[in-house]
Amino acid sequence: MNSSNEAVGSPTPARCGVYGIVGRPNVGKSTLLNRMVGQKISITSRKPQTTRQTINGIIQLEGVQLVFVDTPGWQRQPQGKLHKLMNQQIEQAVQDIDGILFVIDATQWREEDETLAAGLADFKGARYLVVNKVDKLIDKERLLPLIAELTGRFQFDGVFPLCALNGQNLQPLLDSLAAAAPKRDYLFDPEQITDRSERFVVAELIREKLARQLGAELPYATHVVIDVFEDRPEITWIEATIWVEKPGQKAIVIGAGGKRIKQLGSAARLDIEKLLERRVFLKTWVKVKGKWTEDPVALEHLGSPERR
Ligand SMILES: Nc1nc2c(ncn2[C@@H]2O[C@H](COP(=O)(O)OP(=O)(O)OP(=O)(O)O)[C@@H](O)[C@H]2O)c(=O)[nH]1
Ligand SMILES: [Mg+2]
Repeated sequence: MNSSNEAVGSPTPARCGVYGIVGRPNVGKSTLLNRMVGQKISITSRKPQTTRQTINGIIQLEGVQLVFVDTPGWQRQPQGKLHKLMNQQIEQAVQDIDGILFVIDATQWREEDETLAAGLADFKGARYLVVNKVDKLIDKERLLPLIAELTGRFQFDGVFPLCALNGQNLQPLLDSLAAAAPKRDYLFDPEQITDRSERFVVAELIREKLARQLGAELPYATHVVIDVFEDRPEITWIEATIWVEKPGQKAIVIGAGGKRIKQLGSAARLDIEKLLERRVFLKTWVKVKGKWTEDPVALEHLGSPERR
């Protein structure tokens, strides 16, 4: 008989840590999330302000669940309702979390980084500095002085130089977070990789192709709504509408002879097939809906079908 309080064979209590991924636009937050989860669930592009809404990525390790909240890039002077909403989402995301991954670009420290870093002083949880894009540093010797300077001026519980794009040096970050995760029941089913629905991620994957393939301003004027999402015996049947603000934008998205929309559609379909692990039929329409970025009702949906 075992007289101690710990029953033989009783499972070790679960641990679960929740971490917000925060930083200015374009530093690689979503790339980091995808790399950690091992699947593209959050869209990325070379253009700033790609992420519009928070999305959770979940990693299940032995006895530990790590939950990451990817957030839109923080903007110092948000212009317009959409961008204000994006900043608000960051504020919401950093409530009730155990730690913040403050992501910066190793090659560029900007004023927004400075303001964000100073703002972290008020945060009660752990603060981790992620120095991303170290592969882009031509002079690698600059890394140590940069870290020394930042850790001299701001307090961090850990500093992780890494490359989110190829996953180099990611393991030390994961190990530290797993070791620090508090005892708590899992928040998500261990099989789950995100809190968002398949419909949401599919709409985002289509929006990613718009962000990647269209000129500078246009992606900001588009949003995507999934109209039909049906699992049929051999195929998943998806119909989506790409909403734009002006007829001229519609013409650009469609392209001469429908060439661009065709390219966008087939690139999106390949990513969707990878996500769903099924064959996909994807049909897209392009429609004009005035200035939706200033319309509170449209913003509430933000192209996310589960909130319609
Ligand atoms: N060279 C290099 N590029 C990277 C790395 N991580 C991300 N990128 C690139 O940086 C760009 C921005 O990446 P995102 O992950 O979309 O950045 P983000 O911080 O989520 O951007 P927003 O959602 O707009 O705030 C993309 O072109 C990525 O491929 C990295 O480690 N090295
Ligand atoms: Mg992003």
